[in-house]
Amino acid sequence: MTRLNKSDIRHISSGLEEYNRELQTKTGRTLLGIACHAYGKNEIQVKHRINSFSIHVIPVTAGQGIITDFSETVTAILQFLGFNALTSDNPDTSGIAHAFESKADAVMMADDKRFVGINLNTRVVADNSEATGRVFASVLDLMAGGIKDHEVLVLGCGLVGAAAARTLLFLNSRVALYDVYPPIAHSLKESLSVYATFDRIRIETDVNRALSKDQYIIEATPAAGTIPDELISDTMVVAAPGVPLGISKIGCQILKNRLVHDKLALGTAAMAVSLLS
Ligand code: PYL
Repeated sequence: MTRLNKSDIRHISSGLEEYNRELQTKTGRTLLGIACHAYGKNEIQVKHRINSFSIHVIPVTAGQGIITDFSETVTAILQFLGFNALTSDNPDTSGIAHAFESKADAVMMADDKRFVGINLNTRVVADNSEATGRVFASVLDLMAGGIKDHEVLVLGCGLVGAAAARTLLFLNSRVALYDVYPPIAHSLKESLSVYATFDRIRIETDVNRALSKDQYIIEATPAAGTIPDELISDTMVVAAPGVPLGISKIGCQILKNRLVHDKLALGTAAMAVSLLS
């Protein structure tokens, strides 16, 4: 998992209104609407509950320590969605204890290995990698007007790519799995075979050939330049949870409304909606 840095985070909070409009244009749904779509939840019912659902975002000093404004940005995303969210004044153990003492409904926190949300009543754990893969697959579903029966090229078979592939199979699409380390792709195919017949899952070994073949792409790699400008077709549609973005500035201009990428907002929104029991 790529560790975000201050510059990745700096403009997220102030850009939420504009990003929400961008998502509406590209997918037909808002940030909250996409998160609801990802978890099959009724957005109107979610909106009735969201204001009273309290979430404490707790800074964590373990490992490489606090990322400036990470917790504050997560809180801003949750507040933008309508949750009763705050950043705890206390990190680590003190922050967790205070959340329980304040009868918060949930906490959200991240060390260097995992970013999770935990519902303090139901004990449900929302994992950022799982939620991010699921919500970006849902973005592709919305942008495609239904991804069913299409093939999707999944670039990067780590935790996020795996969650995206699983979601895409649940949505009755087909997946072509590519990873720079082929055994990872093969291992994912094995694990996905419990969800779908083998004919709906194939391994891709030539990414350039795949990019000229597949219209729908999940870009879930931790590498820049995964999708070269010259391979971007007029019909390509990309949902890109990968950090850093695997598409150049010119590539983003070519794709325009056929690309959705962010580094924190959609995954955080999906986690929070999934915690609403
Ligand atoms: C959750 C993000 C998404 C991509 N990479 C993940 C990351 O940067 N993880 C590390 C988060 C560390 C947060 C730090 C703090 O400020 O509480 N412990």
